[in-house]
Amino acid sequence: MERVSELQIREAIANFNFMGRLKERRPFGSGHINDTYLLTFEIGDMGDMSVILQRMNREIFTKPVELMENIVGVTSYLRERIIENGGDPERETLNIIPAKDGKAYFVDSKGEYWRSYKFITDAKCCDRVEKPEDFYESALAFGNFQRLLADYPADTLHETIRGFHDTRARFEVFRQAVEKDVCGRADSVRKEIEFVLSHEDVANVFGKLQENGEVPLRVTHNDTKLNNIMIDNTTGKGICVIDLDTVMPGLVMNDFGDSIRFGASTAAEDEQDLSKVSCSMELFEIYVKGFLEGCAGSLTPKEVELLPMGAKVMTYECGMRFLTDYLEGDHYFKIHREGHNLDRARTQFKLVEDMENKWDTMMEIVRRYGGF
Ligand code: ADP
Ligand code: GN1
Ligand code: MG
Repeated sequence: MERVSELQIREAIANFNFMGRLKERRPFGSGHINDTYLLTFEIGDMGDMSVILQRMNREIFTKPVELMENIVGVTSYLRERIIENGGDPERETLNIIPAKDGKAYFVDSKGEYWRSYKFITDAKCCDRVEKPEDFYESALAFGNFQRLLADYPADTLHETIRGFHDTRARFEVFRQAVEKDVCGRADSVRKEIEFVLSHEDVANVFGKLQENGEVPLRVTHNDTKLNNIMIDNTTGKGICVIDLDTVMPGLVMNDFGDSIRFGASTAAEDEQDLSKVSCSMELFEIYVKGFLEGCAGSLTPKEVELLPMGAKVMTYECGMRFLTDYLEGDHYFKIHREGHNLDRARTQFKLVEDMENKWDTMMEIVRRYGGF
């Protein structure tokens, strides 16, 4: 994506219904996909108010109008459920600030799409687990999110990224990237390529189970990393699930697994010293406990049994996606240094290996909390 220009951001700001005088504007968060800004407005005697402004990545989200339809649908549904449960809909779900023409998005003169959300105050987003309790709270919140959306009319949801967690299809894309080798990088990463190829069976597990009708499609989040949840600064509770771009019908094991690959790792997703990277069984256990509590009995025994496999599949898939992007010239995930996507891919493969070594422990934990 081309960088956001000064003119472009000014145009976007001018076209939303913001109140007051713009006091501060800065890039915000550490997402890999959209361009996110925090804007702070001074509203006379009322003090300051902050909002999130995002340029949506149109190379990745090619149907932004449909995507925003999903988000409007899901957030208004969640709003009703939150009110029914006596919660605070201003903090427990995303709240869209409409553009001046009343739409949920604004299209700038370059044809790019922008949206704005109320900023969730007094809450934090973590890139690493600082306290195990935060990880537990995030598990509870993601499990709860999944349960709240259990009766959402799935057929009204657009598929915002086709085959998003179709690991088999991603394996094929990877193979093509190796074959084309457009950047001439394949020779320098033979070991990593070999890792992906030798684990092809991991790419096929869930596709087969789905074909055989052994696992149900549910409305899932599909991007459940720790920094896609807000944790309340005062209560320490996971209050709001954010980044709803990929809410689509999917597999619950993938929602579980994506949280594990990111949050249960003992190092950052882009750590270069692989000796620091492992999958913590303490954090894994905490997440299993919280997630199953949040799902509150809504999962089938088969789904529960497959949670460790979800962790392995999501970690393998994500590593393969990072490596594909490295081979293709880093056009998908934002990078902040040379070889960034390669570093990310390596941590994921290290985690997959570590999970394989700890497989029996992972299964034992899941069986214990799953009650069998
Ligand atoms: P990306 O798809 O690029 O990850 P996100 O929607 O996750 O974009 O937003 C990036 C970051 O911005 C989040 O990780 C979070 O820190 C912050 N953020 C997004 N929406 C809000 C919000 N409504 N309130 C507070 N922070 C937010
Ligand atoms: C992206 O948008 P963000 O940064 O929360 C990606 C996820 C990956 C993740 C890896 C739409 O998540 O699928 O797992 O990076 N989101 C999209 O960190 O591709
Ligand atoms: Mg995000």
